[in-house]
Amino acid sequence: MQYEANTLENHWLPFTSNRDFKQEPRLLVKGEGVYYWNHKGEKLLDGSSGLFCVAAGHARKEIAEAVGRQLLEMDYGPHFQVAHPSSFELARKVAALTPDGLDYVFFCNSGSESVDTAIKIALAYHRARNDGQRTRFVSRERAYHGVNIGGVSLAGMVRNRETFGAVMPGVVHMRHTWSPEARFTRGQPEKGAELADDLQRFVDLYGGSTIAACFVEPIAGSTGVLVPPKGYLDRLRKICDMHGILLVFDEVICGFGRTGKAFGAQSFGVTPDMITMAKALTNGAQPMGAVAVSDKIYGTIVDSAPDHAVELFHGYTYSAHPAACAAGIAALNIYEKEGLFQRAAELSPYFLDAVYSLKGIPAVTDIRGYGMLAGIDLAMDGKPGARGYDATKRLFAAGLHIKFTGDAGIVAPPFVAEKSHIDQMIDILRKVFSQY
Ligand code: PXG
Repeated sequence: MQYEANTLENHWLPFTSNRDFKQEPRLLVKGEGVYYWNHKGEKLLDGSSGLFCVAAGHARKEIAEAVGRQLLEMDYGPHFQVAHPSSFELARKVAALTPDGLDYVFFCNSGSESVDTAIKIALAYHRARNDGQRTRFVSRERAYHGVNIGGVSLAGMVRNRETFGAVMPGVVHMRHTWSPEARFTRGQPEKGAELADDLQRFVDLYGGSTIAACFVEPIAGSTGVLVPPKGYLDRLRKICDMHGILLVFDEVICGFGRTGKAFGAQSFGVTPDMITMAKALTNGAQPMGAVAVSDKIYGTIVDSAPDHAVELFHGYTYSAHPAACAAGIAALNIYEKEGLFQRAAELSPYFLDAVYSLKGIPAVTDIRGYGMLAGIDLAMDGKPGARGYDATKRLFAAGLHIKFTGDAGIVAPPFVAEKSHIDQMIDILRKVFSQY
């Protein structure tokens, strides 16, 4: 199939160098298992599960059929004061996977919406407790929390912020947890738990009673996979508890088995007050996000409203869309039936061995990894991101899709990958990275 530059003109692609792309398009036209096919008919390995969504592999029939059936039976119904049964079933299934005590699920349509929803739930919770002066939020350098105004305010990645001015006020950032001494650490770095004391410093500066919530990704994904130092998340939990601050884990990437358990919260043994999720919730087959909240948060907000009153003035036209719920239920059924979280845990040592075998290539300056998620830093070439972009194109041409952010490649294969697929991915990475 030929695509001319002018036929591609009207779609303004997100997070893309549009002019460059339209001269030399990289179109994905088919997906199956761990493979994509491009418009030239060439087969590519999917080394990043699309964008960390497709845990069970592409084109799962069970999901496609469930969505098709649902659309023919009832395509759309609102969820304001009426509802569709599938959302309750999906909420129950999600609540069964989250840590004990996080049993209530609010649905939205993306990770970005889940983050902005969690910000609003935090504010509503404190207000319902007559503690409404808590309006500040603490986030972290190098964080990615989506692209809506709340998430951009929490963001710690400069290019995602600098165009958009001051955005939401009252957000402060802890230091990130990357350190040069920890280069090539596999799993959790030994040192760095004390970086959590940055939260205590904000308490000392602003007063703990002004802080609504602290948001962190258990593993900071998009910035290049920063695995939390041992004890770091526990320490954040402790400081939050001391000062009545809610702890929110953004598990849009970590959730649904990527860390070897259902959520990073379980892998790292720390229970937050809220978990944001999206991506693999539907195996990527339908847009959907969700926030799981503690029984205490749900109970406080709902019980504080007068009889017959709407308790939370928030929601989306497409909250809990029936087709997305059908996809979510089918995806979670696959994860359960095929034991895919367990498979991720079992495949992880092989995967990490393979990724860490790239150490020693001159252009590879750091590797970090945990579960089925790894970040590989390439030495900068002139300006930040130039080499990462060049590597994306070279890898694509060599038959491998890998998502780069700046000069960090993020490797996150579907959990259905065989060891031979991992070997092929690493061979391509080695070949391309050795060209630098
Ligand atoms: N939180 C986290 C932790 C994410 O990783 C979002 C929120 C936003 O999700 P939506 O569905 O609104 O995109 C994400 C999304 C990358 C990349 O380059 C990562 C994401 C999205 C796009 C690119 O690593 N993660």
